[in-house]
Amino acid sequence: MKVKGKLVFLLALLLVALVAVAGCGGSSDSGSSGSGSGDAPEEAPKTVKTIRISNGINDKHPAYLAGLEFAKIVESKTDTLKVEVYHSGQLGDDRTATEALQLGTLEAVVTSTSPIANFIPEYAIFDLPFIFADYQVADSVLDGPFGDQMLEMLPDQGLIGLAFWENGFRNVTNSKRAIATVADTDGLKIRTMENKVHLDAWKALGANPTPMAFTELFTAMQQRTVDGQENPLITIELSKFYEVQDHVSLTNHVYTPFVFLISKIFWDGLTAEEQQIIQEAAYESRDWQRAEIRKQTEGSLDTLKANGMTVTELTDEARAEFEAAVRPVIDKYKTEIGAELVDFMFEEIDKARK
Ligand code: KDG
Repeated sequence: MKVKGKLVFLLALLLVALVAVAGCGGSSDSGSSGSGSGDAPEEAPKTVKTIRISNGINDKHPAYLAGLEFAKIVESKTDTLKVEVYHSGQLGDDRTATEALQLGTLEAVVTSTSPIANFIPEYAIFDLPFIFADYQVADSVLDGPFGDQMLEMLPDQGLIGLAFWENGFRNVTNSKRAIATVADTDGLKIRTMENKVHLDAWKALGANPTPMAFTELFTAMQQRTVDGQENPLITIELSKFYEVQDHVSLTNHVYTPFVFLISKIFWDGLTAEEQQIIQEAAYESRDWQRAEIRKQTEGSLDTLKANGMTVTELTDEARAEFEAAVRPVIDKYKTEIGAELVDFMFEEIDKARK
């Protein structure tokens, strides 16, 4: 019996010891903190902010592809920002999307500068015909002090301009006839962007211009509501305008920048680190976009020819005639935009051409 009693006592002792050890293991989790909570404090979940970027052209265009590059760069640098890229006006045309940024109901848009002139009259400066001679001049002026001054006008309109990307040099197409001289534009119903300078320039050339959002343009040409339009070759190619247009003339009459805009309401809600990541990514994807659009544009003319479009080069004499016809438009808008700003731009252009 004694032996049995001892055995029971030893077993009881062992049980108590086991319980004591198990209890210490739990407390080690609460460990040195002494919090006694038993679990390490949960890290507060991070708030992820989503940037939706709108653009009006389709998902083959370098503006959309550069948006994807921008997304990759931003998301590789932080887990607090997510980027979604939209094309073909899925979130609205340029003007609608820009208004949504001002309201804070959309975060970003890559838009032509032309519709911005409806918010900031000085932005019509980019629509003055025949001002940028080539890509190098355009890059130098847009990325220099003049471009910075233009971007600084945006915050008062609830917009932050991150960088200028490239839409490109614009060429006119139509379904009626080849345009080799100013006289050939006579009476043509030409769609323009919603911008007074474009409207006045095509009136000065004898056409019958009508403003229209890009998202409505293909249907308007298909239904012959308009005879023609004007856009960079890459846009004409990738939007398949050759399906509804027969003639393209290499006027290169305006260089349109894209401007990458962010809603100021959204921007002001970001940390300084997030703002820096976005700004640097906008510059990096700008350089990618310009290289990509220029590379792709090299093949556009052959594609347009292969799809049945006639291509007309302007003679020097015809180009001089186009430039003379729109000169009064430049003079008119130099006054409206402000002579000092226009002169500053031309000074920067002259510097870039040296
Ligand atoms: O978002 C870009 C397009 O919507 C548009 O700006 C392209 O140049 C263009 C046009 O003719 O409207």
